[in-house]
Amino acid sequence: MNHKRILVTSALPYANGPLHIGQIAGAYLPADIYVRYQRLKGRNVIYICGSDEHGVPITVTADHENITPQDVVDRYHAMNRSSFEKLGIAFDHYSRTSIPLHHQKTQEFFLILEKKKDLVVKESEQFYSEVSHRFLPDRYVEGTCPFCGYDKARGDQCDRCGKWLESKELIDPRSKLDGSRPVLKPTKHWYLPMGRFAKAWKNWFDQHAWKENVRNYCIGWYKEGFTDRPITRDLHWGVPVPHQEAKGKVLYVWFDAPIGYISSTMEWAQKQGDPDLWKTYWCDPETKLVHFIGKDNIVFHAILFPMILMEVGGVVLPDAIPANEYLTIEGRKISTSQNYAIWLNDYLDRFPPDALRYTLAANAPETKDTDFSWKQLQRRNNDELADILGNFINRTLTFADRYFNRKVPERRSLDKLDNQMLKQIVVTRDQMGTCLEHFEVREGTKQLMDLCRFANKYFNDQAPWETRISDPERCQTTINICLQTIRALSVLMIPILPFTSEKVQRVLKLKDPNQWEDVGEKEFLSGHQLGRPEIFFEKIEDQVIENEIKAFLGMGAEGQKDMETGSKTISLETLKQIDLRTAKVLEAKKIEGTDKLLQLKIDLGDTTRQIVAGVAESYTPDQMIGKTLVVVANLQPAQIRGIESQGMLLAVQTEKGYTLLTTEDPVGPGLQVE
Ligand code: B3M
Ligand code: ZN
Repeated sequence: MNHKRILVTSALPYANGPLHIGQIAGAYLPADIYVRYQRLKGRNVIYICGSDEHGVPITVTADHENITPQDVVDRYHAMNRSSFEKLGIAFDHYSRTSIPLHHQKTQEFFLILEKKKDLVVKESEQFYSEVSHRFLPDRYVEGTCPFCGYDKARGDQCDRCGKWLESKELIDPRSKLDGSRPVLKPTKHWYLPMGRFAKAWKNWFDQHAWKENVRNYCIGWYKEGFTDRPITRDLHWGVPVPHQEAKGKVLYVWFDAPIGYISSTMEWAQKQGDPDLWKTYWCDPETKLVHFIGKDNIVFHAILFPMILMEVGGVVLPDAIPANEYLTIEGRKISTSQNYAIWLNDYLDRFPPDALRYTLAANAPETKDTDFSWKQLQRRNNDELADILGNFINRTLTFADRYFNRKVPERRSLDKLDNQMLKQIVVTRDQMGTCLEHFEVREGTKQLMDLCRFANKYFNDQAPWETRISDPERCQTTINICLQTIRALSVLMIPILPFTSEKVQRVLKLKDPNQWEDVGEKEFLSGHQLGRPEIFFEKIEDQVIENEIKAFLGMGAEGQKDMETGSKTISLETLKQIDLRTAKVLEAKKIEGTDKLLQLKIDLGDTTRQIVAGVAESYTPDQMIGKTLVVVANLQPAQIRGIESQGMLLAVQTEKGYTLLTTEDPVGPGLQVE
């Protein structure tokens, strides 16, 4: 079908940490390249995304840092939005799922399904922690995957085999909150009886040509049979289940998050001053809907969400789901919990965005996992961007500067090589276009660089430095054609190297709107005035890369897991960085409005400090006063309930609550723990 417009989405990243380059390679860069290409083709396209601000990943981070989920999402929404911008990921709109509009739309979907009797309410047993007195949905439980045996499978999904799990299926489950073995407790939940919709889903699914990984994964699932899946959770953070009797229950994050694509489009439409404009995209079958995701999200985008959309009705279903495989780094799988990742904000503080875009595009994990290494970044930047693309542009502009007063020389009669060069521009435009149209970013990127190789060869073969003396007309023609080639490159590179393109076009003084079809067709008139040549790619020095590798692998080596304890090993240097000291409690009081928190004044020997400790359920203020504790003295201060905490005491959590770490013999305050 010929579509009238294209609606592109990238997975909404959880706002619970910084983005890493694996996510970029999977779901954002390929989408951005596709969208930029479609814009150049003059197609009606919008690119929609936003932060996923619900779900257990967020509350786990909040619990961990002793801050509210809202604090967590505010911090990372702002950070990630800004990193995306610096990398040139050009969303039309980047929303967030905690906004009221999203809550309304999600609840509306739930109520439609309920009204159609598409939901089943069941009492079932869910994990509950008797230590923390709360239910443990999804990632609050870890255990061994019943399918592949991975011992750190999360309650909702196994990171190794990608299976969508229910926590009850885990072998040897344990609470992430307190390490206890959870017990089963009855609770009421709403289920989506997926088996009921299996036939309709299959009919729809069979009508499309899906990427192989998507098809295999979904058909495998379909053959196993779809079961009832709960779409509500016992949690306080999320979209509330719209029912009086559902207090303390929210909708499952994978129910609400994909609806975020719709609510984000609605917010975009409002900002355009045309609140109904979202319907043009979501409700008209002539829209092509494309979801860019990583492979761990396939089941939700290819099965769950389409089922929900089908049942709600009146909205389009995805036409393409170009799910990518994983990016490994220096040969190992990225692990955010082990800090084995290259964080995007960190990268962008030190290196240019286009070098990363190019490296990830040239090496995109389209059909299999691919590896990123610092050396590869250096090689792609130095040997390809600088020495091939940059060199061609630079030698041409320098020549035009030196011998033609920075004016495009006249084109005289064409020889065979000239014609080949001109033809190659058009061939590349069309082949690269076909690749980008079909989500083949790697091959498209290769075509771009091959054109630069071709152009360098053309320059060498024509030897304008010789013809300048021997045959000036030939020389003029050569430089004219090289400049036309740069003009073409400056458009062809937009999807992959937008920042470089902008710089090149500034030097070319090219002001026409950029259009893919103009490449090789619209050319400079002779006499067009150019700007001064610039260096477009700085080389990355060996030393810089060596330092990155050292820092990175140092971190990785430290991050190795100790097989016995299951925790990460750290070096002695890292250990020495933690300043553990004895401290005496001088004052203690409960923090109003909390059950768990005490505010303490402690004597650290040469100074006194204020700390906030979560032990109020185990110790009264009076019991604390006079005790000698072990504290982390050099912890960065944090605001907890508006009170500054300047350290952390050490305690052990047991089934009965906390017990404090202290010394066997009475000692004074401020002593180093060794
Ligand atoms: N936040 C998972 C992820 O970041 C999830 C995607 C939601 S897409 C609707 O991988
Ligand atoms: Zn598994």
